[in-house]
Amino acid sequence: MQKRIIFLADFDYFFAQCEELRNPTIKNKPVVVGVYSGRTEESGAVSTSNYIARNYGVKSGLPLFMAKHKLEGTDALFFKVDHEYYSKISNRIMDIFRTYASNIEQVSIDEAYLDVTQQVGGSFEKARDYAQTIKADVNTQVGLSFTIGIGPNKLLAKIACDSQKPNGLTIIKPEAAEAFLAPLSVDHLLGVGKKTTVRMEQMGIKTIGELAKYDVQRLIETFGKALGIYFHNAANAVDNEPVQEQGEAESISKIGTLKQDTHDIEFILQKTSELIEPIYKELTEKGYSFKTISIYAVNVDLNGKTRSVTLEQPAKDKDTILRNVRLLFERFLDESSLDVRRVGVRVAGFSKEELKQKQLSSFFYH
Ligand code: DGT
Ligand code: CA
Ligand code: CA
Repeated sequence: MQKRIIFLADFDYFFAQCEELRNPTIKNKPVVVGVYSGRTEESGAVSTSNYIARNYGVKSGLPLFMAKHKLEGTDALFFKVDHEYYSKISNRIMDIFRTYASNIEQVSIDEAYLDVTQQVGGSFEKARDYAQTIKADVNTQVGLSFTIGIGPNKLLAKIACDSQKPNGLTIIKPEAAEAFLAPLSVDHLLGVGKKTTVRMEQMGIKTIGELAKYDVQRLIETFGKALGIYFHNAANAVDNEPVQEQGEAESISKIGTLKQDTHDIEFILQKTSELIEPIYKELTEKGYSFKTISIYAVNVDLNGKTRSVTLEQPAKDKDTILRNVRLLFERFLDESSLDVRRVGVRVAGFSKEELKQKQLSSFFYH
């Protein structure tokens, strides 16, 4: 197994930070985002809160009336969850991540693994700088802070990430993994919930260190083969799970570097046409129609910019992509006088209606 370097990025107090982004003047006040159940005006629970509100004991899951009580006399602000807005911000950041990693795996609206092994040449020293670069880039482009955990696999990246928040950056090198994990309680491992924790406690296992040394055969007898081996490996910091996008793609994108820095539209479109080929191939293979087309451009000052267009009706032909990429780049070059170094194309907003129809008709005609 090749030595890998994996990041886990987790956005800080995400929904509440999005609300701060929309309205920066609230930043120094307690901010609470709530899910209102609608039964009465006040019924519902806290989805998340900023760190100022957390100091008052207001955390995810707390009933809203209790949150109001704890924050009485402060200038706290309450918001309703706005998933659509948070998803937009999340997508923008995920797109930026894609430009920095060979593979990314989004695990939730505010979390993604990045495999950056190649980008940092397998060096943990370079990885720290690289993580700072990504943080700074997202901060200038989107204005959001997040925490990065770095490790030789997903398991350690996750544990590194959870160990210091917000705006954290923690590295667990392979040689430090055992010492880092040993004192932690077993429920830090993915898949160890309340039931398993109790069970392990009965076996005299409280910490990951104790689990690591526990006889693997007896773990297998208790939890079955797959889980027993998994617990044993995880406790010993062994995790070979690849970083890979789950399920169906939410977008298809390709990015490339231009042969020379340029402001020439035709030169740029020659490159984007090359990028569109594999995108179009994947679209047709999957039978996707798309509604959104985006371009990505990195200027010589290394600032990345995206521009998007959303179609009135879903389309599935290559011409629509080519035409809109041209339009977007024409506008982009008009707005920016800097030369462009890297370009990217992304299509998203997929629907599969066409595919269903096609399958149905081929079923009838064959
Ligand atoms: P963090 O990562 O500790 O700085 O804070 P968050 O708020 O980013 O927490 P995280 O990463 O566990 O969850 C990401 C988002 O998911 C969070 O902003 C709101 C939502 N969320 C988390 N826990 C709950 C919950 O218990 N109920 C509801 N409705 N939403 C939640
Ligand atoms: Ca978070
Ligand atoms: Ca999270």
